[in-house]
Amino acid sequence: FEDRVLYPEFRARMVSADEAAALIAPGDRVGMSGFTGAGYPKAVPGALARRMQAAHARGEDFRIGLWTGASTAPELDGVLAQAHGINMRMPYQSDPSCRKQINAGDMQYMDIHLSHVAPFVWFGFFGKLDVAVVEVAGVLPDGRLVPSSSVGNNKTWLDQADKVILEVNQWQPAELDGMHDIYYGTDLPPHRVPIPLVQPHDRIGEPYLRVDPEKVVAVVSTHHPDRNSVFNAPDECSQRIAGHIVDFLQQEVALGRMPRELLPLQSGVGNIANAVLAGLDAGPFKHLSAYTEVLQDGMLAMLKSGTLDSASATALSLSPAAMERFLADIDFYRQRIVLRPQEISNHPEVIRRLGLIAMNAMIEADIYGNVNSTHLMGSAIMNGIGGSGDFARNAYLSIFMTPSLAKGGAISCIVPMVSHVDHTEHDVQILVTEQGLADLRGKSPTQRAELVIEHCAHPDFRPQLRDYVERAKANPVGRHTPHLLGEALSWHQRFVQTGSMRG
Ligand code: 0RQ
Repeated sequence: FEDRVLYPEFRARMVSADEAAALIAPGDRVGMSGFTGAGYPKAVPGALARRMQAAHARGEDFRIGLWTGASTAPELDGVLAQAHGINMRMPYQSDPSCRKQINAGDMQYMDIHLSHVAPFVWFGFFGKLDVAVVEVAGVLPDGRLVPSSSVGNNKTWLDQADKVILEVNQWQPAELDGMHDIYYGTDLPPHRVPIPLVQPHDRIGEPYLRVDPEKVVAVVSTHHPDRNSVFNAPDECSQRIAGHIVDFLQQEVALGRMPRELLPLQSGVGNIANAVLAGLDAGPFKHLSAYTEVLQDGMLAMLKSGTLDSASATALSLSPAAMERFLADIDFYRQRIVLRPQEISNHPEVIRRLGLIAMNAMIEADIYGNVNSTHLMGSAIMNGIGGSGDFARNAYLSIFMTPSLAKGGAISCIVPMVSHVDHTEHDVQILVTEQGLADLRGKSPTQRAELVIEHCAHPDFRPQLRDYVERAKANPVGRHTPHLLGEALSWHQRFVQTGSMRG
């Protein structure tokens, strides 16, 4: 602890997690660090959950508003949800207990674009932030903070909160020092200036987080690993999706629409996104770059193999095995990885300037190219929009992918109308399933429908989809985007009633 906290005044403020949690009051809005299972506080949330449970046992209400970077881990979202301690969650979650409570109507959830979070808090749209609980890897002699394995919204929480609780996690490698780039040049409209980032690996800020030492009310020492998900080995379906994307990108290079080194890659969360990275790594490409929000196992492998020269992200979302590889070779990786605040990793201005290839997974798409990334059967939240909208709307190429079937074939992921829309037809250029790839650029809605049905839908569902479009075209209401309104969501309704979309 002494090695990590070089600022004497903070050493004097070292307390237990229980003492720190006692500084959080019912009704507080609390900004915690954490982006995926990386860099979240490991001790204070558990201590807070115990206080909440004790209060509830006495018949008192004790819930907080919980703001983070993105999803976290069982030691944060899990324990606080199980203690029924969250009244408003924002901006992203993927925790089973949280999801259950949100879908039961017991927890409010604000699912917003990740690039919006920090600015909306600066604007005061969500009210005052009472407390920040932020994990760091160390404290410098002058009180500046060495960030942890994710940056997320930490700069904003430290800046905006009235009180700050720091968790100094000695499990985090000391060598993280120098990997981060914290940009302090953001201002409020009408005083904003361009963000001076023109290459994915540019450094435009400083390696450390600033905090007003007066606000630091407690410092807690921890020694706990991050907890990121383990990815499934790529299966045949995801390998076929990856194969279609690799072929398509090669074609784009051959057509002169992209350089041989492609354009910077953004890759979303989950098994399919990770498998696509493995496919790209096995493909013909070299000297690529990444400008993304989560650096997961696939990208680490690409850095090592030389497929990727550099990667910019806001979180190191590495499985335990990949984390070991990272630690064993940390000097190699720290020269190639930059971690930034999420308002910069996901900034629309920067994404548009760099011209990214955005690749995100989805729940379902409709025949016209609208995409649902978040809701099951229109009503139940899965995770959230995360950064997918930041990237999809502003990328050079916006690719969405999914297996053509879900739930053992009972569900078609290509439907007449999506049951919830996150990415409209205007933000989606390429749809991919294991069946094939539909390039929707330059196509009208009816042309898109044909491509999506013939290239992406599973053959079992193609006749049903063709029949829908043919009958909709005969509909006198309009032939631009033909729909039969009474039937458009009937596939979902059938699944809810019978357990299958099959007609
Ligand atoms: O559920 O495990 O209970 O069977 O959805 O599906 O196929 O394992 O896919 O892990 O890649 O996740 C969109 C959820 C895909 C994710 C989503 C069911 C399916 C399974 C997961 P089971 P898969 P993945 C930047 C990018 C939004 C955020 C984002 C996500 C489960 O990628 O949350 O893009 N994206 N961020 O059975 C009903 C369907 C279904 C379905 C799949 N049509 N109907 N259930 N499932 N399709 C990164 C960040 O923002 C941090």
